[in-house]
Amino acid sequence: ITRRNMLATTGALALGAAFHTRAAAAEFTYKFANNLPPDHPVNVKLKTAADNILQETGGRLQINLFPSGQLGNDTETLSQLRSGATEFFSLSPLILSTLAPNAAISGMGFAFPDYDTVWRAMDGKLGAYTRAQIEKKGIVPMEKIWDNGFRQITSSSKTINTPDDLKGFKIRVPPSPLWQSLFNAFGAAPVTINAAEMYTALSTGIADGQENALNVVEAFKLFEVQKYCAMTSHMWDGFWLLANKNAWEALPEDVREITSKNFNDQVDSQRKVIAELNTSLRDTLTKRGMTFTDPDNAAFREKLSKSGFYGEWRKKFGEEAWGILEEAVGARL
Ligand code: X2X
Repeated sequence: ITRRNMLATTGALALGAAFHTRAAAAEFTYKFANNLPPDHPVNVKLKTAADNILQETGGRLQINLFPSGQLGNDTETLSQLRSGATEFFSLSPLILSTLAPNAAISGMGFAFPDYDTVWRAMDGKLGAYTRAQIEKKGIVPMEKIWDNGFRQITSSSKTINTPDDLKGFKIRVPPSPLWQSLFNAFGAAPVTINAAEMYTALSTGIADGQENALNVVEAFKLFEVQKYCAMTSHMWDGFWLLANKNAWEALPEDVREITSKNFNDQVDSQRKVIAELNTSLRDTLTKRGMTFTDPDNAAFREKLSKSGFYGEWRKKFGEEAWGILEEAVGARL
């Protein structure tokens, strides 16, 4: 063998060893599931966090994303999170309430007048209260909730200008008692459908409408099957980043610290990009053919009050939770 070949062979062996070391299986390989498309800002930011975590843990924790409900719908994936079949899951507090009932309190109708109030509450006492409710059910929430936004009502058949326009309206809602209750209070006909089946339900007429923040209307291409959007802002919603307790506690303490730090470090930019999208998308979706209206939100809120909706949920949540909510939003509901 000539000297040149020997050097080439040695170099290739060294490169191969380096590659193998770098690609060595991580000590922990965890799944992170959610119902959003891969290119949604939540998943873009989760990928950044996962890459940083792999690098900062020296390759010990590999987190693989499973977007678009690949592992199952929200209801199924919540069961997987509880069993440990899936280690991480980002989920609306209202769907989480099927396991931790009082986690839904941040989704109370018309509770938050603006984003400043949302973050003061969710990064303060109301967020701390909600995380404690989640932990009681053996699930570990990361400290900072990520944003979905203020939810608006879309329709394929008509504009929604007054609460009476919701009478008998077949509206898709995610799986949660609070969503059902809120639209029953309007006299609508809510139908529970997971995000993964939402587009099909709207295109086949199983539902005539749905309600979501504009970033979701865009991400799920609902502008293709929805003509009208009423800017009701009837509810604020977010995503808790959740971990299975055994999987979380199996991680070495330094890996846990690096992981929670990197998820929380993404929250400010995630909230910023979502808030910007929920504003800019009105123009974009108008150009895509949707018609937007700005109904009198006070009329919708008054309808909820008169229906006994707030009294019913005050009883369900209890005085402690309700007091924390009213203090957080600075108003009596
Ligand atoms: O299912 C929905 O409507 C969504 C995507 O907003 C939630 O995850 C609650």
